[in-house]
Amino acid sequence: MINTAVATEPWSVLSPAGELQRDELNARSTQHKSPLNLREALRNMVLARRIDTEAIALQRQGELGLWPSLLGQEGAQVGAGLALRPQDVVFPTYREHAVAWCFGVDPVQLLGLFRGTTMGGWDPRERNFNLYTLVIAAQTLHAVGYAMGIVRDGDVGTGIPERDRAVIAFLGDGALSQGEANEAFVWAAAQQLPVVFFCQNNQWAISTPVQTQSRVPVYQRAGGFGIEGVQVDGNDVVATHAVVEQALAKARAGGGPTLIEAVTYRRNPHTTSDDDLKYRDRTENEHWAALDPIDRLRTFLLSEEADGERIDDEFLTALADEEERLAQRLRTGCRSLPTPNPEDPFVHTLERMTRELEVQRDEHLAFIAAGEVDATATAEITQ
Ligand SMILES: Cc1ncc(C[n+]2csc(CCOP(=O)(O)OP(=O)(O)O)c2C)c(N)n1
Ligand SMILES: [Mg+2]
Repeated sequence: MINTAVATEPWSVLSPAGELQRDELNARSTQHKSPLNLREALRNMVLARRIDTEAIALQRQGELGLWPSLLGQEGAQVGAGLALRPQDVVFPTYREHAVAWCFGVDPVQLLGLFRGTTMGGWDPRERNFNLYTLVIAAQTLHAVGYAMGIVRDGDVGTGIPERDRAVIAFLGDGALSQGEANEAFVWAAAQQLPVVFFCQNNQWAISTPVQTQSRVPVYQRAGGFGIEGVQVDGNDVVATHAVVEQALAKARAGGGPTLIEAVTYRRNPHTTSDDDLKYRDRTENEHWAALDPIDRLRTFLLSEEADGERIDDEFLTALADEEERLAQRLRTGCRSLPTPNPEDPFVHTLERMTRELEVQRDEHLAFIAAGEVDATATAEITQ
């Protein structure tokens, strides 16, 4: 069988050299009304990358058990994150740090999950940003279930901008091989649910290349489910934003689901526990580094073509200062995260504790009291 998974050219408007094709963008974006603020997009990508860099450093210093890096995926995530409205609902995986950032989740709370000091990290109802899901593709079914609820609440297709809602489910290329993702596609298509499946095809699922997961380009799989499939350059924040905004607008209006394939690359190892050079070549990384989402937008915004949106040294200095302040806040915030009570996992498992769980809790507390284990040690997390 011929493998065509990498043969298509994803839709793009901002080239790696920093040239923006405004006509191409406008031709596609006629239906949506809120153009991307390019300075804000750059700022969010830069700050999200800094969160990532700091988190990796904190993991190396023993402050976090693990960190899944987003390096290289800032364009896809900020493009999607800035297309959402506050009433939309996000179902993330474990790598969506830039989306969390755009949606107002405190990054210190993200660190808590990977420090092992919390079982969740934040209140999903506060910002409609659900907890990270480490069980691959499980969140796609949660998203579909939530979208069914939105339909039953009558919050689709009313034409009232503050009322109509959509759900966005993030998933990786590897998640496409899970039964849950495929069930979610069937269900979303059958009921024409207001859900956008945003697949970041970062080329790898730990050590398995996307070509093994999908014999056709990811977005083409949508057709078989009766879902519209769109492929976009995930390293182009402008194109990604336009595509996601269109898909969300369609979903909110009652037009049904979309599967978006954002073509990008995971530049770091899968997590801080992984050694990617065991299964891939360094030159591949160099290829994608040249397609960097931040570099291309910065180049454009520094050029004359940026017109009113043009940035200068003053803008970049202010951004660098903001980065430093954020980094400082992450370092102190991480170290002062509250140490969890050893009872917590038992307390929060079921609404009412069973007798069996009570016995286990008492055994656990007695074990700690006997000095067998240091309850304050950072948990070892693996996935
Ligand atoms: C149900 C399930 N099976 C296996 C794993 C182990 N696992 C963790 S991440 C991962 C790869 C996921 O790859 P992808 O969906 O492409 O997301 P990415 O890590 O590239 O963002 C696997 C297999 C898991 N967490 N859950
Ligand atoms: Mg992947």
